[in-house]
Amino acid sequence: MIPSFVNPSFGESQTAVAIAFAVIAGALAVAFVIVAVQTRRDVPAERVRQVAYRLRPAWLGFLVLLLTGAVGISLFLLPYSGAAGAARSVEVTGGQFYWSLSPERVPADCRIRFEVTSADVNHGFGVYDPAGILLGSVQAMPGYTNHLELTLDEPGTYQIACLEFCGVKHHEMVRELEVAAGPCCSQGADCP
Ligand SMILES: [Cu+2]
Repeated sequence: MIPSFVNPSFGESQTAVAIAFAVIAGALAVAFVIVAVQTRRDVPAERVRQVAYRLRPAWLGFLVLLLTGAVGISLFLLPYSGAAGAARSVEVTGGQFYWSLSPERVPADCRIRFEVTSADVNHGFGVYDPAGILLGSVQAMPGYTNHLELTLDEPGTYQIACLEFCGVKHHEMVRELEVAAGPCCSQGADCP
């Protein structure tokens, strides 16, 4: 658990990144100061080469460890969407200049898998909560189905908007998505 003292609105991973950035920036500043101080001394090139060759394997080892660690940790943090987690799927088609949704209502607090495609050109499928905060987006592309998984926590009227300029009436590609209170259930007649 990392305290959010850097910025109260940061989550744990953002705080960790901020701390890592500060540490690296500080180390770089120290390195610059050391180099600036040492340039006043007259050191033969042969000596510089000897020291550099001695440091090189250790530097390589450090970079390999750093990158392996960073990639290893971040692999677990990536928001991969698991197909098994979604309870409901919504078929979304974007077109000039409309969104069609099936079904048009979904239950709140339920993992929703949006299957998004386009009937003509590229569009950007963006979902906003009732307070106008963007929850997620994915490209709507002709010939492909892209997936976006979201949990819409609160019941209410959510907004779908196009986030990619797609023609003269791009700004009209806004529509509502009703999120109903009720049990999270799979597709069926008794589902909201
Ligand atoms: Cu558009």
